[in-house]
Amino acid sequence: MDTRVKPTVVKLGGSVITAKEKAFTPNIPSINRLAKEIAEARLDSVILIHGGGSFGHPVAREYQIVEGYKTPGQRIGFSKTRQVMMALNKLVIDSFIRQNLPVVAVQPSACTTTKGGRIQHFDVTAIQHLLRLGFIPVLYGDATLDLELGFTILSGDQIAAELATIFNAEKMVIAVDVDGLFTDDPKSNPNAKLINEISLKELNGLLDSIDEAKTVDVTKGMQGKITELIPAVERGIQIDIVNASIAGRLYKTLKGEKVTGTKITRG
Ligand code: IP8
Repeated sequence: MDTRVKPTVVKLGGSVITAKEKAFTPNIPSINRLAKEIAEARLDSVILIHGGGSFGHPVAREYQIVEGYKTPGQRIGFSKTRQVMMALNKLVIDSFIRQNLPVVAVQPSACTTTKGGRIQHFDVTAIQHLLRLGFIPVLYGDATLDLELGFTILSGDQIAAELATIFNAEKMVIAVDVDGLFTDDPKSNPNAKLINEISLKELNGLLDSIDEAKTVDVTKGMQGKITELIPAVERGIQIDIVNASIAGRLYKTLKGEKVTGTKITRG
């Protein structure tokens, strides 16, 4: 295995691998299709990360895990969050193995420590070794130990950006259930336009204007995502945001074909 091959970092959003509004409901047909699309793309090197969707988020919210340790009663919530994320991860792993993809789960909470929610330490020894041998390491958003907060939630987006930077990724593909980044919230503003390509400078301007406008949650969700991804773009790693609920979009993006979506470049 050529260790100089740059990996492609693929983040599968929780919204495409689970039924987001129904707690603990995986979207198995979607997971299977995405596994097939990734298999068919035949990439040389891949790091896969998935989100929490209707597995991690409801539990983390119920026990306020992201806010950190405040009461002993939260501990069972921390345990449950870890457990449901492992359950979702198992479903993803099972599906990818059925496609003959050599995936190996790497538990993020076992190799990361955060400080105030930001990754402070990431032991990537196992990931590096797996990549050298041609495996696909699979990580996920997780409940993790935090040097200031006791514990917190580490998002899959932060993990993706960090690994893309550490391993100097070829590019990052962010698979979500919307077409990409819009000039405004498309659900409340019918005039909102999809941004096909945006440079970091333009993006920072856009994020400032979103901040000022105090937009609704949907945009905030995308805004939060983008904020997590920016450090990787600053290092020159291109990001493609694509709607992976639509069959073929992820495959085409991985093959470098032009699809509807948003490309973020350093510019
Ligand atoms: O869905 C958070 O990861 P994300 C996962 O990538 C948990 O934001 C445990 C809520």
